[in-house]
Amino acid sequence: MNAHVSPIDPAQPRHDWTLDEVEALFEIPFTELVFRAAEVHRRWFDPAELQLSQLLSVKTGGCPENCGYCSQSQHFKTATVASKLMEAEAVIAAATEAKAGGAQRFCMGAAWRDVKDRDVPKLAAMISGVKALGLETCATLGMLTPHQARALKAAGLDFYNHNLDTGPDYYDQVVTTRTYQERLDTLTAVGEAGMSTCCGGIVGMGETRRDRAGLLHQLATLPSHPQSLPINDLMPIPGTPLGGSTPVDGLEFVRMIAVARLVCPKSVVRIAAGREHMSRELQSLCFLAGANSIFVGARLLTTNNPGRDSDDAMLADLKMRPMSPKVSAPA
Ligand code: SAM
Ligand code: DTB
Ligand code: SF4
Repeated sequence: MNAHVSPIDPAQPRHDWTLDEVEALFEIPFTELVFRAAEVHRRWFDPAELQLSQLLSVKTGGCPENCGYCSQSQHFKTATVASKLMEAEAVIAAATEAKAGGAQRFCMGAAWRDVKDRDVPKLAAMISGVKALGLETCATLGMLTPHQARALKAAGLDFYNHNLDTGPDYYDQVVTTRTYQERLDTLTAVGEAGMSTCCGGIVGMGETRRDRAGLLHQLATLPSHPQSLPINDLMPIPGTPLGGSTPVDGLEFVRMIAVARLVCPKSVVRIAAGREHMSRELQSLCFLAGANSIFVGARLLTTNNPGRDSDDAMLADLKMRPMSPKVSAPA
């Protein structure tokens, strides 16, 4: 080989993907796509390791946003019952249980459009209490200002989850009360405060494959790829505009995981919502295609997740184990 020509290494992170290139990855024959993603996965991770996060809804329902998939929006009549922000002690007690159940990261979710400064001291108490248990901390509280991001980081917040949800061309069909740019601004505030980013989206909302590629294209062309990249399979909520959506085919979900692994090779890619409806075999294909994180515990925020016993059995049968802790720099 000519020593002056370096071949393109498909496992090195790139930030210059075009939308057409990302869409073309979805067109690769299935087994070839999964094989390529598995190869890239092995370059950066031990494929037998899984990162385990657990969610708690610390403030449920009554949200002023109109995200068309969500049980917690006050725009739609759903079965979700609204409640106030939990006390820090109760959150820390739930995190203690999550840790005993094997969770590595504890993610606190609030049904807010944005954080109010008056709530920051209580949030800081929760975060520092959870961190003191030896858990990684994550929160998803809506939009954050740079000042709030710095305050939460100072309290011990390791990750902030803020999803782009879908591609920019389909976004307006899903939510109109918050712009795509506002989401990107929050991601910037999170990164500038020195927190790790958890950012992904949802499939199964009636979007096209190009929209799915559009979401991954946005993530892959961010200045830093998200450290955690959750792919949610829509949990259809009766009463919401998207409650009757046609589910995405399982093979297409695996393709989404594989393309995420290829375009963000160093991100921890999570099968987020939707495992409740997935067979062990489908989840195993996702792990082969580069997924290396799941939510554990019987509840997500307002919907169900496979319980600890069935996940423990699945991981034992697959001979997979919790990911060893490591500090990951943004790619
Ligand atoms: N309220 C905050 C916000 O939206 O910024 C944080 C919590 S919100 C529930 C976090 C994310 O969960 C959403 O952005 C969406 O991607 C995901 N999500 C919410 N409801 C879902 C559903 N029914 N199915 C799949 N994912 C869902
Ligand atoms: C993410 O991407 N998925 C999680 C977490 N980040 C906050 C939320 C899933 C919610 C599923 C629907 C529910 O339980 O209400
Ligand atoms: Fe509110 Fe978040 Fe649900 Fe949107 S996804 S309605 S912002 S809780």
